[in-house]
Amino acid sequence: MPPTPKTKVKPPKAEAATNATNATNATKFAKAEPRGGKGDAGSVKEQRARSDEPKPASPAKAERNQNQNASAPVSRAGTIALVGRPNVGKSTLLNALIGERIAITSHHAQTTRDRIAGILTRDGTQFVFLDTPGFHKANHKLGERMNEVARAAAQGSDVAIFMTEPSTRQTPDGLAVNATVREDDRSILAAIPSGTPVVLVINKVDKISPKHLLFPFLEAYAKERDFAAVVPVSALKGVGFDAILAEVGKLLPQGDALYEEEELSDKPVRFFVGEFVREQVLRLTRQEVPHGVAVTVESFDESAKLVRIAVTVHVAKDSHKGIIIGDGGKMLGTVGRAARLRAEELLGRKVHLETFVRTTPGWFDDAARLVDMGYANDDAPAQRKRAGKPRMTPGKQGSKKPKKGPG
Ligand SMILES: Nc1nc2c(ncn2[C@@H]2O[C@H](COP(=O)(O)OP(=O)(O)OP(=O)(O)O)[C@@H](O)[C@H]2O)c(=O)[nH]1
Ligand SMILES: [Mg+2]
Repeated sequence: MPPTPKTKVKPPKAEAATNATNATNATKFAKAEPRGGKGDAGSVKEQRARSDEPKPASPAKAERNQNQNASAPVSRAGTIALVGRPNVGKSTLLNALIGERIAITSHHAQTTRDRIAGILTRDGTQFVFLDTPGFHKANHKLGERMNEVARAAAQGSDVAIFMTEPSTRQTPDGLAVNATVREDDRSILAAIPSGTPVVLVINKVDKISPKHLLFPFLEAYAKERDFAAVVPVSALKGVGFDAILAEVGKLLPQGDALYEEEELSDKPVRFFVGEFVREQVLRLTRQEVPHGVAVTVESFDESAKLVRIAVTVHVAKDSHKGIIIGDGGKMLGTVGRAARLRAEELLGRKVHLETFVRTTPGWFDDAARLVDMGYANDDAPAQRKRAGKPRMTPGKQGSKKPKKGPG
């Protein structure tokens, strides 16, 4: 065992300065290592198990643990793809259902770029929710790959949650809800195989008042397919979760757990750290800057008590580099601090996060660079069949094998 260094996490000011220096030297930086390429950061569960620091006691976590303690032996388990347009709230719902903020969210469309499993085991049922990128009209290779990832999840899951939100307009008489089905929603629904049970989830109902305004909208959508259930929810306000779990639980196949009961995701921790940095960029920058950003994790060293992580923020244009770094490194400092706090929350350990910025023109339309950055389309083969039903196994990036499954 290496000795535990006494290094403290840098105070915010020092961290900002470090980031700024690194950013300035960023062009000298060697070729970026693919996400998940070197080292093995392990799955979220592994990371948490190794941690000897107390875990943050958020209410969501307390509830999650309580549910797990109360859970009976697993007799039903399966995958549930969360599919829908960008920005309807798929990732917000995934986080809320599993009680941990693992999937990044933002008000920008096309926030999610990968398929991310969120695992919830309770009352004898294991739900493996698969967050997916929003289906959209792709303008570049990254967009095409995102759509492929979403399509593969929709086609390979035991159950699909098709998520949409009411589109509204203001009239002289107040708020009105459009009672027509959007064409893009229609084509997303068509991507779900006819044999897959689908639960229609209408999100963001907190925005609709009075509630009866929803009925014509619900009616119009309910006619589109023979849905197993229709559930209005508010992922943000915590409305409708029990109904989703009850309806989806009934549809999952009988069988053993696919993952250890306390497992949280199939993605390794380093994946989430990169995502947390990207999330802050999405939240703190505007216009085309956030869409041109990718984050790669260069190193992840957890051998000491303080976990040392270095990431590169790739931007599409030199002018964006200045925006991300900000005056005197202020923006990068803010991004790094917030991402570090999120990483510490997930790991339950102190983290030192170094952030570099690098211009990589056109990365999002370059197949080879996409693979380098970890955007290989490795999710489709990760679906497999058990007893004739499609099943999911974890992705490549240092993830654990599922507990049970076909050979
Ligand atoms: N008012 C309201 N806003 C919500 C609700 N759920 C999500 N949002 C907001 O909607 C925006 C998009 O949420 P995400 O969860 O990132 O949406 P997404 O479907 O995962 O989007 P993509 O990853 O781009 O496909 C965020 O600003 C959320 O805070 C809800 O129930 N009510
Ligand atoms: Mg999302």
